Amino acid sequence: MENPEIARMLAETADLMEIAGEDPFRIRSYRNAAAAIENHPERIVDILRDPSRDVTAIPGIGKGLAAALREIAERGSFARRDEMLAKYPPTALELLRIPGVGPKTVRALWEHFRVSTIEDLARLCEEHRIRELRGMGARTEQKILEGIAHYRQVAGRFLLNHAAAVAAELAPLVNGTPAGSLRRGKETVGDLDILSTDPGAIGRFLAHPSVHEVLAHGETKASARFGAEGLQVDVRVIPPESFGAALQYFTGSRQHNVALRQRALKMGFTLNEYGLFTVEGQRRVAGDTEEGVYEALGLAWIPPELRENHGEIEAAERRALPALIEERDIRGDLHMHTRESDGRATLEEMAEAARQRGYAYIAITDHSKALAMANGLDEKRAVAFAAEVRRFNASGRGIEVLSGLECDILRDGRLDLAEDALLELDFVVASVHSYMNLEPAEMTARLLRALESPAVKALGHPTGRVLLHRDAYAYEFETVAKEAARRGVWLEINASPERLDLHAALIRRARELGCRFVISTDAHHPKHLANMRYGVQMARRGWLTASDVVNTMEPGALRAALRRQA
Ligand code: DGT
Ligand code: CA
Ligand code: CA
Ligand code: ZN
Repeated sequence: MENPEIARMLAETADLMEIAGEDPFRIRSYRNAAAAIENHPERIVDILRDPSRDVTAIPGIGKGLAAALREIAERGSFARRDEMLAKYPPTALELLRIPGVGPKTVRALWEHFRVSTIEDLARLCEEHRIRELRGMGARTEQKILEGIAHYRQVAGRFLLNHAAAVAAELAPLVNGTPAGSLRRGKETVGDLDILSTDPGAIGRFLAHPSVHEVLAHGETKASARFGAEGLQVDVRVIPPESFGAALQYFTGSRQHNVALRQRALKMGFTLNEYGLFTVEGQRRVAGDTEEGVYEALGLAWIPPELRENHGEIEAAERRALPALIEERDIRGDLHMHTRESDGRATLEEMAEAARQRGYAYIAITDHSKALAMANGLDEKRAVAFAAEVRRFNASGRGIEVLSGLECDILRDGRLDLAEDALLELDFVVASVHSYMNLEPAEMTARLLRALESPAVKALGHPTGRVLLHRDAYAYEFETVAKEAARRGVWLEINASPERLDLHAALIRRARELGCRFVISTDAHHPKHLANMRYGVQMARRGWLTASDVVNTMEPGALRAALRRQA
């Protein structure tokens, strides 16, 4: 069993204990253990198997948890979990994922109505029966129905990095190429599509130990679920002469394919996943490569990230597609955290990891004091940290560190720290982390006010969305983007797979309004620096070139740009 699966078992048990109203201290100990195991670099089952090792050496794992872990390794569950699952149906966990439905509500629903499914819950809301419960009324029913609608929209979709990790495991095994929404870099993925010309692909796919629940199985296609999370994977075996046409077809998007097929018909061709054929005589014109298919249709090859039928076909016809930014254009990363606030590594560790990626510079941007639970910095600590950064740079470690801060934008648009302290730092990214439900006009005014400060160089995760979890906060994006462009404040493209904020349409609009962008990982751990690729993919989906993105600049040019901003 892999660590994420064990972590999930512990976290779910904690959720069930919370529904049961058990001791918060014990619940927290399961959650902490789940977090520790999820990120542990070594397989827990390997440690358990080795008599010379002790799992309690891992922070967050005590004696009781060690016993539970041994039980999980032996029989795939543990007593506490079995006990909780006997008390509540496993579907109760799904109810918890509905926004606005907490553990207390789930318990009341189960005790009074024996509600265990989302369908049952929706029906009770529609029949106005939730108001029979104490403290609940028409507004609760309305809120729950909205939450269910949101949940249904996101249910069964996965974050891009999860799909990419599964693809990285399976594609080499089947000699395959990922297609579908993953190849287009869409921020969430419904299912993973892998194409291969290797006749042995299906057999090897189905024999993988994490593949279960086979949904379809034929000579040339198989669908199954992968891992504890259950992402659906479709593997297709394609004859080599059709590979390009199949790759084109299964990369999509559907809208792009529809437009392309219409174009083919106008030119006297039919286009399908087997190739491009003449209508008369069914002669094959193209199909072994994707480039060949586009070329035969009079088009430049279109990068997958652009294939949404948002003008890319017209641009390809005019040979006017932008030269999209690539990951190797990136010279540094300007948003990351250390142990100084809620990060997990030191300044030295983050800088060394960035140097190994080949970066010329980074900015350390820990949180400001309004985020008390993240141990955010006040003026004194921020200025002291800047001095530490200067000492680090003087010691010559092969990478330049900018002293920075992710400064909270307070409810009224003021910044969390005094301006004179902020102006001592090299780079301040201003972000909203609180009061996200303001009226749109109030939120717009709040952001505009934050942009007024000469210390602010960038607006962090500008819409606040958390994928599959929380929508963007509402405000007039155009107004704010125009003002950011006028003041030379950069818009962040946050590369964290949970955020990917801004999204493609807003990036494109902001660029039209004159904005420039900074792609940042918001790393809280050295390994998160690798998330840069997802941010670059979002930028590509927004049609950006390297010159639209400031962290493609050489250090000297970046320094000069920061001085001009002030
Ligand atoms: P997903 O899986 O929901 O994240 O999104 P996709 O784009 O990966 O969609 P999926 O897996 O249903 O299909 C993969 C691609 O195959 C899709 O982008 C376009 C193509 N495709 C699938 N079904 C159709 C169809 O009925 N018509 C057309 N034109 N293309 C289709
Ligand atoms: Ca798909
Ligand atoms: Ca599919
Ligand atoms: Zn943030």
